[in-house]
Amino acid sequence: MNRSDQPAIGILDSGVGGLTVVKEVMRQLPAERIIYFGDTSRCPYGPRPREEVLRFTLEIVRFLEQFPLKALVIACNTATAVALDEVRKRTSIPVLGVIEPGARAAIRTTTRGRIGVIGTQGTVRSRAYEKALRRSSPHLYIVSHACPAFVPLVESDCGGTEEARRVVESSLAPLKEHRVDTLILGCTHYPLIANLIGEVMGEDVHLISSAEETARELKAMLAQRNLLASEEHALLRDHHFYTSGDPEFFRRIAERWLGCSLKVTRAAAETPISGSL
Ligand code: I24
Ligand code: DGL
Repeated sequence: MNRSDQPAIGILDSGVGGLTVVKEVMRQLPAERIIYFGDTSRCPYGPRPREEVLRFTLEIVRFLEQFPLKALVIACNTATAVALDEVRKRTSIPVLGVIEPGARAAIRTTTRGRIGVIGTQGTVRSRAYEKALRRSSPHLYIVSHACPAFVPLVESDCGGTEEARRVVESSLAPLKEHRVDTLILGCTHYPLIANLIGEVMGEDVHLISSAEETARELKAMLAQRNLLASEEHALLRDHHFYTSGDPEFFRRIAERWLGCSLKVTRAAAETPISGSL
């Protein structure tokens, strides 16, 4: 089997944030080949109407389906919240979102049944985390809170500053009153400021990274279906990153975050490339 025939894990996101999921997949599943699409030119999805997020997500799924895939991961919380069910209806490839794994981990972790969820406006408005949590645990106390300032904060690369602490403190102040024992980081970017969020919430609040839990569930799903790549593929595997924005900007961020050199190509989700497989 040559490099490009090996079925890959397709991962999609609104931009670069989904690289938090990529990093976890690389760590937990080092033999798997990844094909990523980041819709950087239309990022952010968080404030967009749900019809738009649904349309963009379906376009990207169609783009990724031109490659041989064994699984598809919607790494973006906003896209998962809006489009997961539709995507599952329209493809025969197994599809994972980031919300169910995060919700299941929170249920395992909570000590007093008081769970908080933070995310973009789109994710919070959809109530997708609440629905996933209530499906298996109807009696939880759940409070969801949008933190629209956090994505720009992470992307401005000033997570360590006093200004960042002020933004996080004021954004989380209303949530703190609810005395949650577990907090779901329901947005791709939040693991990058997890330390700050943890300090502001207090050390007795458990933080759940949906990215980490999604990679864990992906591994379990592939193992169960006997689809795990064999170790020998680790040397052959050949990741590929597509972005709808400037490939050099994307490369700079992705290489710094993942710590290795990457193949990055510009592509528009709405026009699948041809002849370059
Ligand atoms: N981090 C993120 N997004 C950016 C950024 C960043 N610029 C610097 N750093 N820009 O997300 C988003 C808009 N770009 C995207 C690419 O095309 C042009 C427009 C953080 C998620 C990373 C997984 C700071 C930075 C970095 C690398 C790692 C971490 C980090 F460059 F915070
Ligand atoms: N990827 C998005 C999410 O996880 C955050 C960035 C955006 O708003 O597009 O919800």
